[in-house]
Amino acid sequence: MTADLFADQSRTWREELCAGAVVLRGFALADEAALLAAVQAVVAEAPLRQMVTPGGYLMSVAMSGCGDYGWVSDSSGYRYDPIDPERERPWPAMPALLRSLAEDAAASAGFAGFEPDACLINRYVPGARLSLHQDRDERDMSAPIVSVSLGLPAVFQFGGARRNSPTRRVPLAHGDVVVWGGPARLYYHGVLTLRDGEHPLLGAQRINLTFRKAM
Ligand code: MD6
Ligand code: FE
Repeated sequence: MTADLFADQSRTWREELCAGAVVLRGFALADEAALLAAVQAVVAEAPLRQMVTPGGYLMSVAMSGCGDYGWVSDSSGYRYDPIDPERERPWPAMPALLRSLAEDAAASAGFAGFEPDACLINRYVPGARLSLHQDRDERDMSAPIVSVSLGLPAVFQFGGARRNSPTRRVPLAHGDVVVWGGPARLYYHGVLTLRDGEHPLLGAQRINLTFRKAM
């Protein structure tokens, strides 16, 4: 892991996880109030809900989304859907501030020209976790994923190309952004069980935004 000692702002620095994956520490802090307001507006319109896996389990993470497509899980499988099945309406538009944050983070990580069409919103309360998985429902694997962490800290589990590849633990704090693509695009990853806590702005929860090019 290499920290950039010459980052332009003292609150932001970069940590390389492997070729294609980098953590931009504090990257989302600059406009955090407006960012949180934008996320709150989206979930006011399309409420967070716990989805069911194709195997019939209720996910501990609650999800919503915005943009042209939302990620949906139900008994028939996983998919990107232009319609929110809960509301039977399109997902809310992606707020310009969210889009520009994702584009700037991608460019800063070497993925200039990223054009996200989906932003998945995940909410973790203490006890929630996301088991090891690949993000492979997107059509274009040349586009990276940009992942923004807000609220309570979490431990990101970061593996490799195979489910049984060795994993490491990466702590993620409020304002950290992970950009993930290229040779790491299909690496297995997950989030360990969220621990109890109280975040000054978000209370007892962690919100994660993942921006993708779904189609
Ligand atoms: C999360 N993130 O951090 C879940 N996927 O809550 C992901 O599953 C993820 O952070 C692909 C790339 C980056 C991620
Ligand atoms: Fe993922």
